[in-house]
Amino acid sequence: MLGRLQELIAALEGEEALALAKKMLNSGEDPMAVLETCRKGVEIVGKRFEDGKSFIPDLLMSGEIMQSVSELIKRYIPVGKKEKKCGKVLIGTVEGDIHDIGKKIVAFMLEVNGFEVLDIGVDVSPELFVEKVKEFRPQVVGLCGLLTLSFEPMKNTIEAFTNTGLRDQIKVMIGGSPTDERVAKYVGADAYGRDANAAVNLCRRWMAVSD
Ligand code: B12
Repeated sequence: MLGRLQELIAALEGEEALALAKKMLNSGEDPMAVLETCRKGVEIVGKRFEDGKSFIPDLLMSGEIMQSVSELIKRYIPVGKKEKKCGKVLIGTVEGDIHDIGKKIVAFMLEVNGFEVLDIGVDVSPELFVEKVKEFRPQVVGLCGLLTLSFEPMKNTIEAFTNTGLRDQIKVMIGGSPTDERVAKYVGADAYGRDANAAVNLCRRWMAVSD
């Protein structure tokens, strides 16, 4: 059924995809496996766009489908004890980039795992990151970027943390489909997180939180 779900998402059959995802979740399928399958489906849409075989409306539609599926999936993820706060994480999509579906999933997963999360949105300038870090005082900052053009803004943001004396007080993780360990090194981040679970594990490690 996972294969069928991926096909439906890639074919932009939103209603059928949502119905199948619901059926799978109701029969006990792992929500994170359903999410990963959907992500692979939209990756196919992205690839078609890259190859000039589809256009912006398809990207938009895949984004809308992904958004609906992730809202559905959220309802199947057990929410942890709200009163137990493990630490603070500030997250945002860097300047020039408006992709936010994956970032919202990361923020949600951190919250259900007991972290206090401040999501400062998309197209966030280095100056705004600095201002919000000063206000919110997180232990971890997550930078999201889905464009290769986002690497420079990530680097600029981390440089802004250094220039304002904040860099030593925070750990910085980056994520988003074009990023990897090498990009993390290039932009000066402490780590790269492949997905929402990786983000949770990094924060747990950095804040010494046990299961
Ligand atoms: C949906 C989509 C859009 C939607 C976004 C809607 C929204 N609200 O986010 C819209 C239509 C607006 C859009 C616009 C554009 N897009 Co677009 N888009 C996509 C698409 C198809 C899916 C992205 C997505 O939501 N994936 C699903 C989520 C769940 O996955 P994810 O984001 O990767 O997140 C997971 C992990 O990466 C990780 N993660 C994410 N964030 C973070 C943060 C941290 C800190 C950590 C640790 C982990 C982490 O955890 C998440 C959960 O597992 C991708 C294809 C792709 N391969 O990514 C193209 C893609 C990213 N877009 C692309 C492009 C080119 C554009 C446009 C420039 C198109 C244009 N000509 O206008 C514009 C850019 C606008 C801008 N300035 O930002 C290219 C980027 C190419 C590149 N390498 O630079 C891609 C790769 C498509 C392609 N193959 O060509 N897009």
